[in-house]
Order: sequence, then structure tokens, then C-alpha cells
Amino acid sequence: MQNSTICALASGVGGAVALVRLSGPQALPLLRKFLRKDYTFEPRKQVFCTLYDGENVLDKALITYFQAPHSFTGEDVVEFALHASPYIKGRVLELLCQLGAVPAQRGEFSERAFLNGKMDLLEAQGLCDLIAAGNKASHDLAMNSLDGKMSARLETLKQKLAALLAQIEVRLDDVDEEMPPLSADFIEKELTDVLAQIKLLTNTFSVGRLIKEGLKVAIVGVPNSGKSSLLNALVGFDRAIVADACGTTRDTVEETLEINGQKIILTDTAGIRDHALDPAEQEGMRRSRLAMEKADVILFVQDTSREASDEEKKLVTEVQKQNKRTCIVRNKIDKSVRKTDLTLTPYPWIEVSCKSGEGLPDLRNFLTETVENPHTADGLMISNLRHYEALLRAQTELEEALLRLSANAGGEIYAEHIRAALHYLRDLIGEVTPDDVLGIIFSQFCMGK
Ligand SMILES: Nc1nc2c(ncn2[C@@H]2O[C@H](COP(=O)(O)OP(=O)(O)O)[C@@H](O)[C@H]2O)c(=O)[nH]1
Ligand SMILES: [Mg+2]
Repeated sequence: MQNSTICALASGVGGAVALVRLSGPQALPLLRKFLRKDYTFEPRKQVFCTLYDGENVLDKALITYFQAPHSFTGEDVVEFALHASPYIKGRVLELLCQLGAVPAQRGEFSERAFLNGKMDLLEAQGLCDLIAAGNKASHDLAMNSLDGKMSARLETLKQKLAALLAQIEVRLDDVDEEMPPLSADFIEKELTDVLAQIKLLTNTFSVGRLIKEGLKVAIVGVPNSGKSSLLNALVGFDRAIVADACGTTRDTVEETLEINGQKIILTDTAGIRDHALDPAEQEGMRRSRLAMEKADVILFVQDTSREASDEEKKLVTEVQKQNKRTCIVRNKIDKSVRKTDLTLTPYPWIEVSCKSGEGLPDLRNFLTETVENPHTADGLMISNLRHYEALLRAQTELEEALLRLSANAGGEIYAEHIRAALHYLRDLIGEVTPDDVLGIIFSQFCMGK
């Protein structure tokens, strides 16, 4: 239990009501300092109170008291639902601090909840992701973490490994060899089983990351193929300048949108050609190539009404070197002339007209299909780099243990690797995570959470 009582604004900007949260042993006594009447606070019941600032009424607010340990943090908690004037919010926090509360650090409420065993690290991070989630897919992902599905899965794996390790260790201590030995087949089966389940999870990371961070899509092509028009058509408004002249787009233009509940980050780039008009276009082309390198998906836009130039063919080769999911967007099909034929490339192509909107639904589906994943029958996914790395380490240790086992190494040798794997799983849930690492994790949370 922490000694200090912390306070922070838990609600965001705007709105009519603001929530100030107070957590710690002094929560209720601090609240009383604002009151002139002896209200009765039953846990989890709201009470409409008049709050005083000295002799003056500061606000009339709904107050909720949560009694330890039945609160978010596991401590005594008081929540003030105030009228959301900047003055009232600011003054309540100011008075609380004058009376002895301490402003909460980022994520400190969650950190206390974690330290008091109200949630494990995975659940806490799920909560942080939930608040940040801007679309349905990342919301669902965070929810799976928050409601403990991921923790439960890891707990099962942990228990299985711990049981196996105990059986091996007890035999290591059994110098008189009174116990029947464990068969190598049994150990191998147990290890392979856990390993397979961990691999299922690590395999979801690439997609989990895409869902959480968004799919990065670079729109590339030679000048005038309609890249900026495509960006505008997909985002639904005139974001980038469209013009007949070659080399209109110099800087990369980025826009985030949601397609089928998925976050997509589109980047329109400068057209790539052999000779730039000036240093600005040169720099633009460098940025185009950078965007291509960073992208998860490349949309290669071509003008179907024109013959493919050598420049364009060269660019196709360049794109191929990126080795990324790519789609040839055959644009301007509203024009009667069809000349280019780039079906020689290994990529799927979709015919569109940015002018009429024809073909765009297919293109949208192409983009979101990238994120659909065969590994997630039960919806569990890894989207956090720290979790991914911990699982990968556990995976490596188990592979090592299996190798040693098949090489007939002594029990103490593979037990060491199983112990290490177990440690990484515990670190993932926060059971053995050092304080400084915890501090860093919670400091990435938002204020008031
Ligand atoms: N007819 C027709 N013209 C288009 C289409 N898409 C773009 N354009 C025209 O092609 C020219 C170049 O477009 P822009 O988007 O600036 O190309 P960028 O250089 O690749 O960004 C402009 O005059 C656009 O109006 C289309 O689907 N149909
Ligand atoms: Mg452009």
C-alpha cells in the first residue's frame, strides 16, 4: 500500500462534466474538507454534495466513494463529477494539493492497481490501449487484453511449464534415485506443446501491430498517374493538390482513415522519374522512396490511358525489390483509351477511376484483407513489442531446451532453459518485472489513468 494520496483529472478536454479522481488513505478525509455537512458516503453510491472553497460555494457535484480494496486502485478512492469549468477543475485540484494530496504521475492509478493485485501488467496495458484505440479492430484487441483472456492463456502455459520443471527438479535432488525417471518423450511432448502455443501467439504480432498502429500504405507511381487523386478519393476530400502539371506533389502527404474498422495511414508521394526539375523535386523523390521503405503495402498507380514508359517499367523493378504486398492500381479507366499493359508484374491489379469512383471498393477491400489473419481463431493477438519480445525469448529458450533434450544432455541443463522460459512468461504478466521497467511502462500511460 502506498502512503500518499494522489489526485488527477481523469476526464478529457471539453464536455459538461469533469471527473477528478483521488486515491489513497486520505481520500475520504480530504473530501470532508470541502464539505460543510456530514454526508454519509456508502461505497459505490453517488451523493450530491455542495463543495466549499473556504466560505464560498465552489460547485455542486456528484461524489462517489469506493472503499478499499473494492476500487480501481485497490485503495480508498473518491471521484468528483464536477461541472467542467476550467476554473472548478483547476481549483479542486489546487485545493486537494494544498490539503496534502499529491498530483498523480502518468499511469500512477494503474500502477497502484497493478501493485495492489487488481490487475496484471497485460490487463493494465490492455486498458491503456483501450483508451487510445481509435477504431473497432484495435478496440477489440485491447479488450481481449483487458478482460484477461490473454493473461489466462499465458497463465495456463506458465502452469504447464512450472509443473514440468518441478517434476524435473525433484528428480535432480533425488540423489538416491528413488523416483521413477521421467521419459524424454514425455518432456518433449510437454515442451513441444507449450512451444506450439507460444508460436501461435508470436505469429500474430505482425498483424496485431498493424491493427494497433495502423497499416502504412505508400501510393507511388510516375508523375501524373493520379496518385494525389487516389489519396483524395480514398479519404473523401481534397487533401492533396491535383494538377495536370508533372511534379506537383513534392512533399509526402499523409492522411489517416478508417476502412472496414481498420486504421489505414495513406501516404501520397512525389512521382518518381529519371530527371527532377529542381532540388525540391529531387528531395521529394527521396522521400517517396523512404515512404516506400516504411510502408506495409504499396499501391503502384499507373495511367492506363498511356503507354508504359521506360521510367515506369524501371519503377516497377524498384518496387519489386521492396518485397512488399503491392497492388497495381490501373487508374483513369473512365477514359476510352487503354494502352498500358503491366500485367507482366507479379502483382494483383485493380482497375479504378479516381474520377468516377469505380473500382475503389475493391481497392479498399484489398487494403483491409492485408490485415485479416488466419492465426486468430479465438481473437487473441500480440500487438505490443515488449510482449512480443518476451514471448520470442521464451520461445528460443524452449527450442534450446528441446535441442539439449534430444542431445541427451543432463536434466540440469535443459531445466535451466525451461526456468528461463518461465521467467520470460512471468515478466510478460509483470510478476518478476523490475521496478524501473514498470516505471517506464506506466509512464507511457495517459494522465489520470
Ligand atoms: N480522367 C481521369 N483523370 C484523372 C483520374 N485520376 C487523375 N486524373 C487526372 O490526372 C492528372 C494528374 O493527377 P494527379 O492526381 O495530380 O497525379 P499525380 O501526379 O500522380 O499525383 C490530373 O489532371 C487529374 O485530374 C481519373 O481517374 N480519370
Ligand atoms: Mg501528386
